[in-house]
Amino acid sequence: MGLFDKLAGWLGLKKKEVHVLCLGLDNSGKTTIINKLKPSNAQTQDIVPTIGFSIEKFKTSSLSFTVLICQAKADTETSGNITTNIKHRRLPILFFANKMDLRDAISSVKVSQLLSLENIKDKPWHICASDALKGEGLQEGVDWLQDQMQAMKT
Ligand SMILES: Nc1nc2c(ncn2[C@@H]2O[C@H](COP(=O)(O)OP(=O)(O)O)[C@@H](O)[C@H]2O)c(=O)[nH]1
Ligand SMILES: [Mg+2]
Repeated sequence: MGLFDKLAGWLGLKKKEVHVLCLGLDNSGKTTIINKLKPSNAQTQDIVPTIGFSIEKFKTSSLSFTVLICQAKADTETSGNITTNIKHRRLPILFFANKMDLRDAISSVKVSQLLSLENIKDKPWHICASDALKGEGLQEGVDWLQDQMQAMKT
C-alpha cells in the first residue's frame, strides 16, 4: 500500500477493502440479501437468478465489501477449491437463516443445531435470522462481520 493510500485510510477517506464469498442453496436469497445491503439508489428492483457467479459491492461505515456470489450448482467444485484454500485460516463465517418470514421457517437456533455449527471451533461464526425482503436481520450480521474483519490484521 502506498503512502497516499495509507494517509487516505488514516483520514477515513479510503475504506479498508475486504472480500466475502457468499455460498448457499439456489433460491435461498443470497442476491436479495446483498442487494438490500447496497444504498437504496443502487438496489436492483428485479432480482434474476444468478447464472454462474456474480460480483457485487457494498460499503459499510468503515469497510468496502466485494462479494462473490456463487450459484449453488457450481458450488461443489468451487467450495472444494475454496475449502482447501481457507481450511487453515481463521476467517469469520456469517450464516443467515433467511426467509424467516415464511410460516414454516425454523428458528436460527434450530438451524445451527441442524448444521452442527457448534462443531466449528477454529473460526469465529455467527448466525442471524433474516428476512431479506424486508431487510430484517441483515444489519446485525453485517455489523458482526465488520467487527470481525476489522479485528483481522491484513
Ligand atoms: N419470503 C421471502 N422470500 C425471499 C427472502 N429472500 C429472498 N426471497 C425470495 O427468494 C427468491 C430467490 O432469491 P434470490 O436472491 O434470487 O436467491 P439466490 O438464488 O440465493 O441468489 C426470490 O423470489 C426472492 O424474492 C426472504 O427473506 N423471505
Ligand atoms: Mg442469486
